[in-house]
Amino acid sequence: MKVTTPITTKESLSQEIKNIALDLGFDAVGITSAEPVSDAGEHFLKWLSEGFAGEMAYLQKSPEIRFDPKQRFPEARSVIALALNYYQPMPENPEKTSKGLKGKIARYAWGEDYHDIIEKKLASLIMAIQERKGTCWKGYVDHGPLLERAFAERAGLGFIGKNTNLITPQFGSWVFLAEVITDLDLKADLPATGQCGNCRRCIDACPTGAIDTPYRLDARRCLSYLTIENKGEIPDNFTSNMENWLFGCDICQDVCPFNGSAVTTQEPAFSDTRGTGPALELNEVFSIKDTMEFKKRFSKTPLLRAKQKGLSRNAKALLNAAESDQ
Ligand code: B12
Ligand code: SF4
Ligand code: SF4
Repeated sequence: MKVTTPITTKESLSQEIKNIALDLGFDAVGITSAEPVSDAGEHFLKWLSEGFAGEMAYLQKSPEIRFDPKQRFPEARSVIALALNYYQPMPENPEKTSKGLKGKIARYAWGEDYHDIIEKKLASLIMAIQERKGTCWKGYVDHGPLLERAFAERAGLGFIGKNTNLITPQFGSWVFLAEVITDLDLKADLPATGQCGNCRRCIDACPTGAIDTPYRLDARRCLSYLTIENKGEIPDNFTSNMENWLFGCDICQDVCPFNGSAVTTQEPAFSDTRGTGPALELNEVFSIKDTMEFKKRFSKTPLLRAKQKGLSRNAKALLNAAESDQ
């Protein structure tokens, strides 16, 4: 009588799911158990208690479920960690035109909003897993309560650098992360082993000193936080150090040696022609009359997150900085 060993089934099912994810357009996929990422969790709790999250109150809500998904889903066995490359090269001199001063947009936001694109892919992956008798509780991308980088690292997708980004061997840190949590007992991959070594380029290049020690980011000083998540004014001590970033910031990724050989994304929706691209005229931001017009102009793009108030606050800060430089 032919006997199929459970280990073969587990391996082949894991490989089958990985192939489906790659066919859906994800660029890398790894698997880890649903056990807590305890070391990262400890760091995360300390980070919160020291106030580094600023006003991001959602991170404080039941923080333990971010590193221990079984607290929400006791039957969970595996976390499928996914990455999608969003890199595209920078056109030359995008900030300056004959028309006027432009502010820079972080690369992740040049095209359409990644949440929408990735959620569709996650829904298809979840359906495929359900067809294979797996229960899936959640498909996460960004706003779900999970420490995405820590699970991605343990699933072997890449290592966490001193700038706190997850760095993959193929695409550097220019990847979005997403996860599916399932009750299927899948074959876990080995954790990633890369490291930064003696490099500290990101720490030295950060214009606001936000990476206050390696692997620890003070969000309150980070231009990405100050221009996107922050609801109040940008404190005066940072406005002269914004280096013309209107929405987000890429400096600690641009200087990273692991990002030197990045490859262009295969996802058409991330193309700069599908969104605002790498820079936006400040005058255009000032000319937007109201929320309706703002929503129409930036429809489907990540810039909606800053709201009209936030984007025009950023544009004013850049204009003031440019004027005081003259
Ligand atoms: C809050 C948040 C922010 C905040 C805070 C960022 C931060 N570093 O904490 C702000 C607004 C500043 C931000 C900025 C950006 N973000 Co953001 N953000 C998030 C979010 C929603 C939560 C992150 C979080 O929990 N932070 C708390 C810290 C403590 O946790 P952590 O960053 O995961 O760090 C862990 C490791 O550092 C780990 N660790 C590992 N090794 C070691 C070693 C030592 C010694 C120590 C102490 C710790 C440690 O411990 C930590 C806890 O697990 C995630 C999505 C998610 N649900 O995870 C996206 C996410 C991290 N962001 C993302 C992106 C793309 C960005 C930006 C690049 C956008 C931009 N260009 O402007 C910047 C990058 C800035 C930077 N250098 O981190 C991607 C990152 C992809 C990647 N390759 O890493 C994510 C995963 C969203 C996604 N689904 O793709 N972000
Ligand atoms: S995103 Fe910009 S401000 Fe934030 S840590 Fe990186 S270099 Fe510093
Ligand atoms: S710039 Fe250097 S220190 Fe910073 S994440 Fe990249 S390799 Fe690590």
